[in-house]
Amino acid sequence: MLDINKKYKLVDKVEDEHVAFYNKYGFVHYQNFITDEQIQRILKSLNEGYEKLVAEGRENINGIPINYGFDENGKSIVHRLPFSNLIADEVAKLYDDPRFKLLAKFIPDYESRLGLKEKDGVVTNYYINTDKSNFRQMGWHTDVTRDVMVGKKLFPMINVGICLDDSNETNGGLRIIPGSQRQSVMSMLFTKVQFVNTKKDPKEIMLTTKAGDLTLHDGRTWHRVGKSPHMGAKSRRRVMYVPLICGPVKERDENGKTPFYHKLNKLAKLK
Ligand SMILES: O=C(O)CCC(=O)C(=O)O
Ligand SMILES: [Fe+2]
Repeated sequence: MLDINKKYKLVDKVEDEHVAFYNKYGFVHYQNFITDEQIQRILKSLNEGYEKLVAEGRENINGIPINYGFDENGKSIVHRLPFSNLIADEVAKLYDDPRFKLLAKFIPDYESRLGLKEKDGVVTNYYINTDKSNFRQMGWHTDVTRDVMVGKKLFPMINVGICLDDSNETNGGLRIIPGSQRQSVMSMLFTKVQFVNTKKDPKEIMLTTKAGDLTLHDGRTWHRVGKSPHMGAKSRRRVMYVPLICGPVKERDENGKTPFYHKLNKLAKLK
């Protein structure tokens, strides 16, 4: 029962089985959440955003740093764009989709909301291997650790991902330790050296996704993003995340200070 490779469709309802799967493994994979046409519109809107940010020399959005890089043709891109929804209209529009409201069923005990104006907003990650690239992978971590570091009470948190490229071992792929959301706070913080450890774990599984798929993972699960063995276009992997959060609302604006964990980024193993 509950085959770990099971993939679902999100039509008009989160089924009890989806919740049971999520509670057991700490993630869920919904196929074909958005169409190719939507993806193309979003990518175009993001690319226009990158160009504008590069031209302006913008360093952060609402205090969260922008991580710049270059694609396989030497063109400037953004490896990690926080608050993408404030930069690209098509990204903002996507989150008006009423199906996002259905996801509240995964956090039954609290009233939840998408963190469109909180934390880092919608984050678009753009991994690519080029000679100059400083964003090829992401070491092991748990997402809620950031909240622990800023001294916040821990509320349930789900990271909601939308794949803009197919994602698998060719271009890296998201690796999760299934069930690792059911652990003590100590092991959530200290099982691995966060962001520095990039080693394959025998218990990890890879989420093999197609562009347009939606994935959810519990903010307490251990996960990492693998490094593509290829260079250039073949290694490209773009994915957007927004957190589904609960607890006190804490919106960020232009006066937002850079949280200190972003200053620790230099230690993260991204290359
Ligand atoms: O790129 C991914 O699929 C995961 C990124 C991630 O874990 C994060 O940004 O916290
Ligand atoms: Fe993460």
